[in-house]
Amino acid sequence: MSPPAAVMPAPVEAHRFEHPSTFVQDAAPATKAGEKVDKWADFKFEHIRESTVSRAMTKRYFEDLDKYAESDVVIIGAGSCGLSAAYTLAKARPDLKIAIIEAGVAPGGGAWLGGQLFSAMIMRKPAQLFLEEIGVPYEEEDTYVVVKHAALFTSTLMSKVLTFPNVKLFNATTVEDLITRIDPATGKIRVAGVVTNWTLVSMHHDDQSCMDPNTINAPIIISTTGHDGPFGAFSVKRLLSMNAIEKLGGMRGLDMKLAEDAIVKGTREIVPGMVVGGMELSEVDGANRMGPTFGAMALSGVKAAEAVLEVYDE
Ligand code: 48N
Repeated sequence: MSPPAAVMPAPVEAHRFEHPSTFVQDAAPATKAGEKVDKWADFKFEHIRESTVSRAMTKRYFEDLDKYAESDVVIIGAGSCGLSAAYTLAKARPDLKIAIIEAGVAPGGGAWLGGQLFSAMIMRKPAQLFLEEIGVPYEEEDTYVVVKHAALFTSTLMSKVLTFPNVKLFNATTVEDLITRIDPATGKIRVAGVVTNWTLVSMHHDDQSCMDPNTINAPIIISTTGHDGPFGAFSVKRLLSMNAIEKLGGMRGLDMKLAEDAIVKGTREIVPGMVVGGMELSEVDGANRMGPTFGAMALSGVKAAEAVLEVYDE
């Protein structure tokens, strides 16, 4: 039995609570002169049993695992690039099942702050067009725009992505290998899905043996796992170790102008079945890093999605 259709809550003004008081506390009515009524005194939640909560969570999660075991697209990494790719894909092709695998409990990658823990996020024009697409306000400067807090961009984008009915985010879940096939026509490796495990399990393969993974089949993957780091650049390092690519270029020093154009223009399918975007791509192409500007992440995500759409439109 499928879960009840998601019921979108009516806008707040349409149903102000009778009791308890509304979201905006009205002043408690006074009864006798000066005495205030405690409107919470008789507050009570509806009844529930613990097992009901457990079943409501687990039923849905395992239905999702079943549904997305065969996905149309898997996106590895829910950072600014991966989320931008997910948004662009999900909007363009509501018929495609899109699974996002994110190692962190909290998706968003490096896009919660602008740079060196400062709040504002800078995007160079024309990336403001993507901000307008998802409805993020910005301050306009001559050649760039400023989002007042990076979290405003990331939370807005994430809420849009998670609202799409054809997207499932599996966070706290790590891609720890790739499913591959040998393409009979070329004899070369084609990526055909991902191998996953709970992130906390993936982090303990060295001290706990035989914790086998799970799998998701998909004809095409977008990998946006960021530049090298504990988890970063996962897919390109794995492709190198299986000789599917010959070498890694290694991310170069910071040069904003060179970096952002190179990342957007270079976003592409680097081996059959795998598109790489965002800062993970800098590790393949030896592109520069750009530091605290995020326009290339958003537009690389858009371009990664378009690369997948080309495959599906063939
Ligand atoms: O934010 P990131 O790291 O990656 P991008 O490419 O989306 O954005 C990069 C951007 O934040 C910058 O680095 C900025 C522009 N700075 C540039 C510079 O010069 O320093 O997101 C990658 C996401 C993270 O959330 C990781 O947790 C996740 O990918 N991840 C994985 N998820 C699942 N399985 C994995 N194996 C994996 N590896 C990383």
